Amino acid sequence: MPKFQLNRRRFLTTATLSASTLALSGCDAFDFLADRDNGVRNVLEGANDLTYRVQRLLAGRESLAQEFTEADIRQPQRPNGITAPDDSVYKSLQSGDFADWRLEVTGLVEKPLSLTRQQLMNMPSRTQITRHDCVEGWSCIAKWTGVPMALVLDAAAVKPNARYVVFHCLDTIERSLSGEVKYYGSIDLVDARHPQTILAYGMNGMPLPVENGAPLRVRVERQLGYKMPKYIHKIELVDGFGAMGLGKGGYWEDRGYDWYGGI
Ligand SMILES: Nc1nc2c(c(=O)[nH]1)N[C@H]1C(S)=C(S)[C@@H](COP(=O)(O)O)O[C@H]1N2
Ligand SMILES: [Mo]
Repeated sequence: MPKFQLNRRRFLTTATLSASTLALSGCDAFDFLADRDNGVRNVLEGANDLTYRVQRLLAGRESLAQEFTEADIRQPQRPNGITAPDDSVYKSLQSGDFADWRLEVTGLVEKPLSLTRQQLMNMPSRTQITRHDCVEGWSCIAKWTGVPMALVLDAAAVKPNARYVVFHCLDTIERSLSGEVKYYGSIDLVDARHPQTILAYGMNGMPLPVENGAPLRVRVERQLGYKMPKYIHKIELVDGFGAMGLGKGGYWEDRGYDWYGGI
C-alpha cells in the first residue's frame, strides 16, 4: 500500500457566522436535545424548513462552521451507527486495504468518474478541526482531512439540471423480511460546494478508521451527523429523490428525520 500521508499545507479558518458556537469540547452531551418530547427540540424540528431558508439567507453560501485547535481534540471520534460493516463486498474490499475500492461519480454529470483512494489523495486536500453533533445528543471534536467535494464535482462536470448529490454507502443499516437497506443520504449543491464540505479519507492525522467510515466519508460541517454518510462508494447527481429509497433523500429522512439537519 502506498504510504498514507496527510498534507498539512492547509488553511485553518476562523470561526465566522455559525449557530453552533456553544463552547462544547470533546464528546459532551447536550442531553436535553435527546429527549424527544423536549420543547426546544420540537421547536427546532418544526422550524426545520425555516432554519434552512433563514440560514441560506443570513449566513450565505460561504459561511463557515467553527473550527478548533489541536488542543480541543480530547478523545477519538465516537463511532456511531454502523461501525463495522459485515457486508461481504465491504469485507473483501477491506481485506485488500481498499485497493480495489472505487468512488463512482455518476448521474447528471458530463464525465462520469471512477476514482481510487490514491487518486483522491493526490488531489488538493483540506484539513479542518470541527465539531460533530449527533442528533442523539453528543458532540465530538476531530480533525478531518480530505478532498474538497467541489473539486470532484468540477472534475465530473455537473450538468446544469442537477440539484442534489446523493451518497450511496456500502453498509447495510437494516435487514428485514422485506429486504436489506443500505445507508444513503443527500445534500444540495450549495452544501456540496461549501468550502468545508470534504470527502474525508483521514482523521486525526491517520487514515480514516473503519469505525468512522473507511475508506471515504463525507463531512458537511454545518449539518448533523446523520447527514454525513460513511463507507461511500458512489456519488450520484440527481434532480430529485423520487425513485430512491422511500423518496425523502436519505435513510434517516425516510424514517422521519429532517432532510435539512442544520446546526
Ligand atoms: N454509512 C453510514 N453512514 C453514517 C451512519 C451509518 O450508520 N452508516 N450513521 C450516521 C450518524 S447518525 C452519525 S452520528 C455519524 C457517526 O459518525 P462517526 O461514526 O464517525 O462518529 O455517521 C453518520 N453516517
Ligand atoms: Mo447521529
